[in-house]
Amino acid sequence: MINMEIRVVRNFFKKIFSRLFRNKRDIKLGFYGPPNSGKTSLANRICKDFTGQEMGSVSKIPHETRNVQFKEKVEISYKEKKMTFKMIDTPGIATKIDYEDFLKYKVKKKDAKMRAKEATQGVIESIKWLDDMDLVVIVLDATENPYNQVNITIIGNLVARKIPVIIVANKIDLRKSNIKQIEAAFPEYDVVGISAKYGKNMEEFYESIFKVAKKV
Ligand SMILES: Nc1nc2c(ncn2[C@@H]2O[C@H](COP(=O)(O)OP(=O)(O)OP(=O)(O)O)[C@@H](O)[C@H]2O)c(=O)[nH]1
Ligand SMILES: [Mg+2]
Repeated sequence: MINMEIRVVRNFFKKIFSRLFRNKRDIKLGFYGPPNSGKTSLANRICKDFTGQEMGSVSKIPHETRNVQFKEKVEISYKEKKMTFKMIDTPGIATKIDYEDFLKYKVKKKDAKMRAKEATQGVIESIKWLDDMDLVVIVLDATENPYNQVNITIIGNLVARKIPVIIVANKIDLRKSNIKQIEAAFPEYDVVGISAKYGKNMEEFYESIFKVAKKV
């Protein structure tokens, strides 16, 4: 109980301080979502656009990112405006991680078991960092059903912590993609349809980042 009170007080002061020094620090921009939705692809595209470097490796095998990755001082410009972000790419959050799911990608049993173990640790790490974000981009695969435990849990957590959220419907280049279904699942949010892989509709994405980041 006391611990919780200390935490509340500490968070309160943290928020006041960060507001006071808002102009001096980077806005912490987190990329969250289920595995394989394109978080790293999107983070890479932004980094490549503005720094020339990439953030992390991308793979069709889920749970490619198994450690939280940071990139500081990424200055994004949109129209005449500029803002500096600390980008945080996170491991995909899942409720069930089974090593056998990796075997169909021709991963060896020993490596699959290790991948599952690291992926589980990665989920814990992602959730641990959630509290630290100023702004979160939820990246969803627009070809998948958005009504699931993971998405609802992440968004619920962010709402409870009053962290602003942008929902990205990724992979709109694929015929199966369905932005409308994502909009219907989360009607109180702006949903931006993009293709991180092919760089489609990135202008609208940057516009919504700036719109929300201004209020952080
Ligand atoms: N068609 C299409 N494929 C995409 C797009 N964005 C990402 N992908 C593919 O989706 C797969 C997963 O991409 P990642 O960027 O590694 O996804 P992630 O969300 O970081 O995945 P984890 O790190 O495992 O959580 C890769 O095969 C990407 O090439 C997109 O816009 N269109
Ligand atoms: Mg990744």
